[in-house]
Amino acid sequence: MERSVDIAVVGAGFAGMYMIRRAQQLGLSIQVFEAGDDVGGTWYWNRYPGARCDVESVEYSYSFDDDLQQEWEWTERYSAQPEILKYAQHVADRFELRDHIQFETRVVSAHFNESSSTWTTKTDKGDVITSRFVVFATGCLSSANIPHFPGAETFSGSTYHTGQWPHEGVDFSGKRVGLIGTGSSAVQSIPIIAQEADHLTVFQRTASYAVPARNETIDHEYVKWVKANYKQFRDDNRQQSAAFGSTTPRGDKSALEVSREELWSDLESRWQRGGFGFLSGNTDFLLDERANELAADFVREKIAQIVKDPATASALMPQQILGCKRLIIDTGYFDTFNRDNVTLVSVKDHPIERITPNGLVTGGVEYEFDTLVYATGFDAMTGSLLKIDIRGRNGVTLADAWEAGPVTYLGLTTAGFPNMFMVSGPGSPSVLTNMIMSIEQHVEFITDCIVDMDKQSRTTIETTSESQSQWVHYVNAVADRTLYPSCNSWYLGANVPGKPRVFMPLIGFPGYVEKCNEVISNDYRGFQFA
Ligand code: N01
Repeated sequence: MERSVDIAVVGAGFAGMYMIRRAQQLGLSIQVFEAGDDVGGTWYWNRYPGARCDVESVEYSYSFDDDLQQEWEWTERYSAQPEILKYAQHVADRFELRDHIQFETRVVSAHFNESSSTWTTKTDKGDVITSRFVVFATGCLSSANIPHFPGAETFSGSTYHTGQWPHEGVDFSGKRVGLIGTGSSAVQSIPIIAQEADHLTVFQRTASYAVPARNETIDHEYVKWVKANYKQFRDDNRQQSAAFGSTTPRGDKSALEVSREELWSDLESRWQRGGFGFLSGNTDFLLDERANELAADFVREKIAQIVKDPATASALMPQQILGCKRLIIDTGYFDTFNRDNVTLVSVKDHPIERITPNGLVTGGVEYEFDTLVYATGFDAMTGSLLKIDIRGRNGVTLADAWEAGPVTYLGLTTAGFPNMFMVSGPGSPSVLTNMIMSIEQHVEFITDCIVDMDKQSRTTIETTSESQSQWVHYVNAVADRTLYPSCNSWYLGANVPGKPRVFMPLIGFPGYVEKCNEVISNDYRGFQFA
């Protein structure tokens, strides 16, 4: 295909899909390329057993169309991957979004042409698209991280990564399974794989904090109330730091101000309620190490109560700051280690040495299995962008521009790359929020900006090095006021060897929106137009 459009978009997840809806409404021509054979992004790829959202269904959904949010019926408090994918497909059908998407097509390059102020985007299918704007809606967690273990290619059984799960599913019955990792994907999949497999060996480098989801059939009375108040409900959520959880009871005291008895009683009721509200009872769990240690102690006590074998319980007790890696919402995770067919192997002090035809070796011991699951996460926030040959002014590649780490203004743009936007790029609140709320805000910023430019006959928009340096400084200063940067998380890029360490997400959705609104009302302060 060779054609010219207003906007070329990479990715047909929730961000790419909303880009199309806005373009339709604003009369802008748009072409989206998507590597998968359908919409859904994260929820298209992450089909591993147990995959489920950790934000409640009535919140993790588009707010842009009231009829859509009134008509769609969720079945569970937290939706499982198949239902979210069905929702994405419903939205695509309802708004005829697929007309603008070319599936099974990977974008290989996007180059800015200075003479025409246009972008040329090329795909692995030979398409060449010229556009005024290019938008990367590539997702924050879409580039699988598979560590390079010596001998990996010699393994004789089947190998899977949770983020690239086969559509036909995997039958674990009668299999000995080895699973590497204990992050969110592992914590969700381990209980299900353990039920199916003959034996499951979990290789853990860092123990994780997990609190119960208490997932259940959706409460229809609650849904009725939400639907009757959806606008207010969304507005209230947008006032929350993470853009969700407005109905969660919140405390306004420091955890250090209340007695241990009072604190334990509140944490217990939050543990029973389930979900991220666990950390909402006190103001300083993510600000003060002493407060954090109290919540961490509570979780460790729970692990000791749940896991019967003391050595396994002790190995499962995390020691790092609670929440500096994303808190995990689980269903039966710790209890799974009481099963006779599950073994926990710590690879903390003895990193995995090599993969063999029959399993893997750590601490000089070979563990044998038939199937290997990598639950080893993602090259988050930058991985998918840097896989594409993106070139801005003077042919400078994005990889070169970001050699020392990603630099953006508002998490949406980067200097030297005119008319290029990222949806939920590094420096945006993205992964620390309800992603769909952030996506809607970003897409509206981008499309409103294009309309404003057209009204004023402006051809290009570009941020400056100064604006983006200030923004990166701001993002890091906000993070430094919290405990978030205190451990080796993927927020910092620390999970991928050699990746520059920069705290990537901005903490606080309302503050971010306020900054964006200020930028717009000051004629796009921090940007230059031509
Ligand atoms: O990935 P992770 P994930 N040797 O990076 C281990 C979102 N998500 O896919 O902690 C041994 O968290 C690694 O160990 P360590 C959510 O935002 C959401 O689970 O680096 N182990 C870790 O245990 C989440 O945060 C949901 O020491 C190695 C694991 O692999 C994000 O996606 C569900 C290793 C990777 O954990 C990523 O989660 C799922 C090595 N060489 C995901 N390399 C929801 O509920 C890595 N590991 C919505």
